[in-house]
Amino acid sequence: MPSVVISHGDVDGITSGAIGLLKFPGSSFYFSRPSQIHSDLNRIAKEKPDTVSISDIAVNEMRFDDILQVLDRFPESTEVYWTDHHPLTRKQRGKLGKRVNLVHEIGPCAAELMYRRFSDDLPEHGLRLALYGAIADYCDNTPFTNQQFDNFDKRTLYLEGVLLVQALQEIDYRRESKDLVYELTLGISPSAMNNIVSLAMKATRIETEVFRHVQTNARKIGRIGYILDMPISGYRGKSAKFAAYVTDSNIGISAKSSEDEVDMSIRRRASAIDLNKALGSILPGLTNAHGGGHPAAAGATLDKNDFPRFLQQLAEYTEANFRP
Ligand SMILES: [Mn+2]
Repeated sequence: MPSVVISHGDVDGITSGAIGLLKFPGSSFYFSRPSQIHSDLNRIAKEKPDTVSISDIAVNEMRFDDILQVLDRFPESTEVYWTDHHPLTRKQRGKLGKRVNLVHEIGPCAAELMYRRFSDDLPEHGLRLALYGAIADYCDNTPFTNQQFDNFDKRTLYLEGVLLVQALQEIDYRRESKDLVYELTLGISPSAMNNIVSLAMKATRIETEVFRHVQTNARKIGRIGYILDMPISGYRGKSAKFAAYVTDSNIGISAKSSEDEVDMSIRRRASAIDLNKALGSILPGLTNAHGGGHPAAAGATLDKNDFPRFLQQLAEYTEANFRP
């Protein structure tokens, strides 16, 4: 097996993954996520690839030792590149950095880090992919992005980047997103992809309905506004933001329950509270719970029965740690 590129399913994941494919042409591409990266790597290690590039995958505290173990299973000859912008403790950084070629920085998106890391070997459109990732992840105010926006008309870059953001709400992230990754490596602009443009418009119309739904159905506990089980799938980050706004709260949650689990996106509003830290302090106290992310945007999965308790604990944590 020549090489493997692994990335996350959101726009920063897709663009950083496409940059990975440009650097390592002919690689197999896989989507992964923090809760399953250890098992995906375990499967890939058996195929003894030459190189593995992992981007935009957060290191899940509860899976960290599993990840280290599985990295030790790769043959000496495999070069593993890990590029990420999610929080890592100093200790995690050290241990991970011993096993992989690590580029880790807080602030820029993963696509920017991938671009800067491999820019010597990338075609011109690699840069645009990096800027779409930055726009999508709200990481569009770094020294690098500011310098690059100044070289083009940044309004056009935003149109292209946001077409991807909107269309992705309506795309099945395993099937069609993979095609999108390959199309982006070819240098096709989002505006030139007919399906992407129409999906983006559809998603934008649906987003208006999502806002109305959240406006009538969101509930509030302490400083948290939340919406549970919206009648449509996707739009989780957006509806979490809306839930905070319409309830005049500092944290917004959009949660979806299945038979025995509840899975949620969490965003903050008018607050500097660190959501990743908040989850790090609450989730270890709940069985089967996992999650994390960035200070301003995070996600979690837990037992359905624990959801009320989780909301209560997060409300108390927010009250105790609130910073405007
Ligand atoms: Mn990202």
